[in-house]
Amino acid sequence: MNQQRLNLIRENMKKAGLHQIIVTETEPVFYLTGIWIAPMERMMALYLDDSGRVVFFGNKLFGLQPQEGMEVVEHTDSDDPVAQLAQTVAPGVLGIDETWPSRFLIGLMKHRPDVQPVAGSLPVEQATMYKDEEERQRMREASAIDDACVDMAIHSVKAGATEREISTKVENFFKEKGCDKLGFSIVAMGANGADPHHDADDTVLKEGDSIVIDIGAPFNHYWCDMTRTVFYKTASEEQRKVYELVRQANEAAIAAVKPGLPLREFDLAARKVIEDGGYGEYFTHRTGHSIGMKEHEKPPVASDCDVIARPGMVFSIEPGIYLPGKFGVRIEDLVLVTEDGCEVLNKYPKDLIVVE
Ligand SMILES: [Mn+2]
Repeated sequence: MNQQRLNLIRENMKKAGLHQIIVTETEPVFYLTGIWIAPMERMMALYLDDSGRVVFFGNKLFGLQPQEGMEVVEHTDSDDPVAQLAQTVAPGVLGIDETWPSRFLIGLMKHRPDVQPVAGSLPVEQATMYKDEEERQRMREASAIDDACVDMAIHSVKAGATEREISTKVENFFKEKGCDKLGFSIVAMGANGADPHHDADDTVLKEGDSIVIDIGAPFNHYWCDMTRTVFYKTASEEQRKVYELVRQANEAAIAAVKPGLPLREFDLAARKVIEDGGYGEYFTHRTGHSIGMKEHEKPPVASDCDVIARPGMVFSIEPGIYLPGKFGVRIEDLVLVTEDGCEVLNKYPKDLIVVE
């Protein structure tokens, strides 16, 4: 058990008025125990209460090793794991992850009508939102791989290239660098770039295309995520203008990031640049999302987000302009909030590149 992190979650439980919670998602269980388990259809629950008790309920297949300060209760596929859990929880309010499957929750409610389940993800979210030094280091390392990968991808932009080819090269690169699993590798050429989540297909590169390259994967359980947009052979006046606006929006938001301000300020900083440039209606999404052990975490960098930035938060700054039927531009970096501003985890340059 990581005692420091456990204490943090306990403090958050107190603030939330929760005396007991169960943590059931892979990421927070890893955060606390250092054990990474994808339970699939089987039950996994880490029970925490305010007396200091920690009980890990898991299938024998998980191969759980006992740890100091943590009891282990194992079940087999023929047991009823919910009944085991039901024997441990105290009467009254029980905080439960919002993603815990109802096939378990319904069983627990049947076994224990005296237990009142409530949404209980907050104590964990409020801890994992602020990355500690070990986590920051892992995220820096993951982003360094992303920088190298985007460089490789940009060098793969050449006559006859298809989206799928470049996207596959990105995946292979990530695999060679030891990603935990494949993430995403959006490669969107020309008009496809106007769809922010375009799936790479057999589109062939042509002169004058913009190429949006948005790539990321988890390394040592922490995600990277970045986007660069380049042009092939030529960039029209409009493409250059849109690119510069997006770059300025990205840089304005990054310049605005400092602790003590609500996250919406960073969204608005990016949005203002694009609106003032006359393309506001084509910036169709929020400016960014938090990231860590999950690819998208709370809180979002959105115009209505009043969560205050604090040191240790990591989120994306990824403004974009999408012109349907024409092209798209997005530029994305991850930033880590520091004591007096932010550290940009991605170092890859953002000057306009026209690949010859
Ligand atoms: Mn992103």
